[in-house]
Amino acid sequence: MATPLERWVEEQAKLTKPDSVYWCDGSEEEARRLVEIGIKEEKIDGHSVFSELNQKTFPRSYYHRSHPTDVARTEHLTYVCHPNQETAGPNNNWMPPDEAKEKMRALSDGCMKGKTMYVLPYMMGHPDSPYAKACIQLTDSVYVAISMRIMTRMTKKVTEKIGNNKNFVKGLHSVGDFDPEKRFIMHFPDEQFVWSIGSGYGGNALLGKKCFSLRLASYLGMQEGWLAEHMVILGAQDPSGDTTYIAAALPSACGKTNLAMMESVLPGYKIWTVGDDIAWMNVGEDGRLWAINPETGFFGVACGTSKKTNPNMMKTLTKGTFYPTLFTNTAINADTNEPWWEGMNGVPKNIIDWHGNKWDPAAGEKAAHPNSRFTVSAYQCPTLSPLFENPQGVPISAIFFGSRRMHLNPLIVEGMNWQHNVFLGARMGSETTAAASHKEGVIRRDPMAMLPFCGYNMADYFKHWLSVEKKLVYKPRVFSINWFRTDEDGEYLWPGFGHNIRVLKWVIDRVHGRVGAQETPIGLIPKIEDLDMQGLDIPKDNLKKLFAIDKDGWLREAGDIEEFFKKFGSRMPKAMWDELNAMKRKLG
Ligand code: GTP
Ligand code: SPV
Ligand code: MN
Repeated sequence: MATPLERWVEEQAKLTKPDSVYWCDGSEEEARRLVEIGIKEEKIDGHSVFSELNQKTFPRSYYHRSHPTDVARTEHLTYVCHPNQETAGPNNNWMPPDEAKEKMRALSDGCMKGKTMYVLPYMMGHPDSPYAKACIQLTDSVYVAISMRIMTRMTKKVTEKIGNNKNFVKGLHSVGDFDPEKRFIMHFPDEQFVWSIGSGYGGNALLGKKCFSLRLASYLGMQEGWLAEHMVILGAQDPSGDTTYIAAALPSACGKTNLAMMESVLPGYKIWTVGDDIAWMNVGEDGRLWAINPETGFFGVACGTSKKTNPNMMKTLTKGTFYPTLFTNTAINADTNEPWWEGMNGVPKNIIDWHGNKWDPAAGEKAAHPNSRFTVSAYQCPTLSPLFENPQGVPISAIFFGSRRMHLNPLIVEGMNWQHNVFLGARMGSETTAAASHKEGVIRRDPMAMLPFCGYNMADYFKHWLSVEKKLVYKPRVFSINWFRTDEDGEYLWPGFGHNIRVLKWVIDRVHGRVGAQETPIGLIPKIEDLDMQGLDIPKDNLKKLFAIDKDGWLREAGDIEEFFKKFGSRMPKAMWDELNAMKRKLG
């Protein structure tokens, strides 16, 4: 008798009509074969899109060019289809589940004709973790199949694990004909099901990532009492040898990957990488907050990555092991056949841009797409935490909520109590980036960096965050951070990257009760003399500016936050209004 899984795959094949169905086993041999098929057969608009890069300097690396309209997440085409619109909330696009399915059925009918349907069995989380989830994704894109093998634990064993169970996480994905008019990413939380068509781009197509691990999982977490967050997880080892674990939420393209593998400029400090994008956090029996990274790879922003800014990522990208490494929509150095992007190193003479044309720097266009990315295995990361595979995860002592703000937000601010901590996340606003297809550099509210990823009503999400307090015996300290404040000339006031350890050092000292802080109307800030500035030569004035509190600016910000809160009507927890009003009062 067929298992529920086999029956489900068969049903989807009946609708999408592939020429063949192939069940992936996750072996190394299969990885090589998929890459070969990609190079030979994967075409977009009739053009080959996969090619081998310089295997000496970038071993096991391959280039991939996407459809030119398919370069970022498309938030306006992403829907969360709860039976009831209120459950989805004003933060999500919504459609009734039946209507959404009808629409998707029409678009998917025969969409895999002439192609192979790949069945991808994968785990989010270590198979021994009590928090791990068994998942299946179907896709007609070799690029997506290879990417999922890098980003998740893909093995045959997952099929056995699912066995006769019908409650596995389901994803149905087809690139369709890449038509942006026929592109949708639909979520059905009650069925643990994501249905995506028309895009091969990361967050739209690797359904274990944002779609499952954040949108569906955040809703599951609310029902089951845990948190699925858009957060880095890192261990910061100090000179005593102790490691303090930190989880940090920052919006897309605002510094998570760089923070997760930072190379400290302070002697005696070392960062251990647990995850760079997603954290699932549970309160353990010991009353501490434990975090796992459900992924096994990094889908990272290429532009700006260099030996100077992120040497550990450059080492990761050039390591070359069992797993292939993919570069998508970067440029290529035509003389060396190496990937290249703005901010990597000097500008080579002959560059092929992300469209595949010879690049003319004088034309004023970037050679690499600003959201060009690499997909690389975490197992190649030289700073991978020894606890990466720990089924229980790591115990979190501090949480960051970070924004990208040229003005207003200080380098670091600490929350005063749990309710204020939640407000620190809820009041977040950040400048938009190229990670999603919208205008860049516009400030929008982005609570906890979860606006595009919270799979249910955000008012309920705040309530959920508030409710976690009573389960915690050891509460993490919570901070808001901003590496991106600029001066009058638009220059960054803070050197960032490896220098961010100076801020982490203060955080570690706060966690261990070794240092004080001073109160302001928006929270606690360090006394300037407590920040370790050894070996850093920046104007003394910069530090003052980094912590300056512009009261009028914050009052305007309060107005913006109020507008946002109002959208949630009576569902918004009173505690958040109390905090907003208290902040306004303190600002005078
Ligand atoms: P997603 O993968 O979209 O979630 O992005 P992310 O949050 O992981 O951001 P990432 O670390 O890839 O950084 C995004 C951009 O910000 C890159 O161009 C980085 O070079 C830049 N960036 C990261 N950290 C810093 C920093 O401390 N200071 C400055 N000035 N720029 C930074
Ligand atoms: C982000 O946009 O936050 C990313 C890339 O990490 S994606 O996986 O496409 O969402
Ligand atoms: Mn991200």
